[in-house]
Amino acid sequence: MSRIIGVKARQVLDSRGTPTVEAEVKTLDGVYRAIVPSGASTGVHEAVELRDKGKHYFSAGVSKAVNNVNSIIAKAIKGQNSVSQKKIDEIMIKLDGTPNKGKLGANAILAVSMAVCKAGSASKHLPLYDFIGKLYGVDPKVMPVPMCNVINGGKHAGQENSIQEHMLIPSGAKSYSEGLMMVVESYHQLKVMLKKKYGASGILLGDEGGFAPKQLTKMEDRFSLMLKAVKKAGYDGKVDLAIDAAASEFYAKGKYTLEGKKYDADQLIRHYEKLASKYPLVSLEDGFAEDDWKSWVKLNSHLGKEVQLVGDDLFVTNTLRIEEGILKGAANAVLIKVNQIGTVSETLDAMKMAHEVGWSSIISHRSGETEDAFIANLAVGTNDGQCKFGAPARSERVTKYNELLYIEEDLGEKAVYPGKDFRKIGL
Ligand code: 2PG
Ligand code: MG
Repeated sequence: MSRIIGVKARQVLDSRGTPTVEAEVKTLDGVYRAIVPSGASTGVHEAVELRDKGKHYFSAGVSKAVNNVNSIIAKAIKGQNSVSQKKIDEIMIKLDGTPNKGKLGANAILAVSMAVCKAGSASKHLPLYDFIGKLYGVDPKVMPVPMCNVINGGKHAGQENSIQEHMLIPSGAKSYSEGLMMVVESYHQLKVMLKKKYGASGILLGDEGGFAPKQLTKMEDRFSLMLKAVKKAGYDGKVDLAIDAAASEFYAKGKYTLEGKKYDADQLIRHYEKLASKYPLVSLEDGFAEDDWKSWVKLNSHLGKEVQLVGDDLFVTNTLRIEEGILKGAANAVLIKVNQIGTVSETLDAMKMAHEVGWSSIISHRSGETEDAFIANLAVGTNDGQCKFGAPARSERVTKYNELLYIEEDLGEKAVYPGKDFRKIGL
């Protein structure tokens, strides 16, 4: 029943209306589909997304990646057992043969890898999160604490030299569903405040569903308003703050230009320190640029005890870079994005490497998302404890939050919500 009898792909659209790959894996149990997301503030070390560069879709079509699935990949994995995730991923990695999946495309390979995972879970008659638990070697029970992006900046909001994501973490909640309620109510309070302050243009949305008021340019003003919204919603002291600075986007020639001001590494560290002492800022992602290792190490020695320092563009979910980061002491957490590396197995390897040295990790969406809720299952299946899925609005974000509601219900009494302990892996 679990043998793969068919594999095919098609071009569909992501949340920005940009083409992406959907793969379909068929077994005697049924047909299983997965769709690949896509970033905007991508790291230079990420696996390669194959794009057509043709005349249609502004050169962003994915027909070459689709053809690679339909011809090369399909032939190689038909007849394989869908529960053998690692073996199938290895076949595809070998077939590609490049270090960055540049030949077949990480978008082609990942779509199949995720669809195989769904087929495997069905063959085993397990919910997807439970099947991923088997692959990862844990008994899934930890619901992730959500990092909810309520104000979008930077590349996701057509702004330059600004922080990309301003997030709420409901660490004072008792359960995932209560935490979600807290951030949703705060998000709506924020909307009322922004509308009152800036009129209709104050509540326009960025790529990840957070508000993108162009009048509100300073991070400190954004933080103050977010905390006011939390208070108005009745959750004062129960919600912490996080940012993704996405600093590679405002870095050039050794300097960081943020909100119109130039910083060198030491000045930027002082700036982050000040923010962390003034606000309940508990997590800072990509505080420095993707190859500025020296500054990362310095930041970690200054702030690493109190604040979660997350490498996204720095590590690109790649064990080679994570290992380098561990050896250098460059961070204490890693952002996990399936399409940065291109297979489910390598994603799990990256997480394992981080978890083994006591680093935390955060399962993350991309700014270009889809209706696929695979990553919600990945978050619970690895007992990861944290997820970053954007605002609690727009279907491509909400589908993940909603999937977690279903999983929480499915786990019942067994479900654990880490709250303030969100950095403790596996709890
Ligand atoms: C990030 C992501 C997701 P993008 O930088 O963390 O929030 O953005 O997908 O554009 O890289
Ligand atoms: Mg990031």
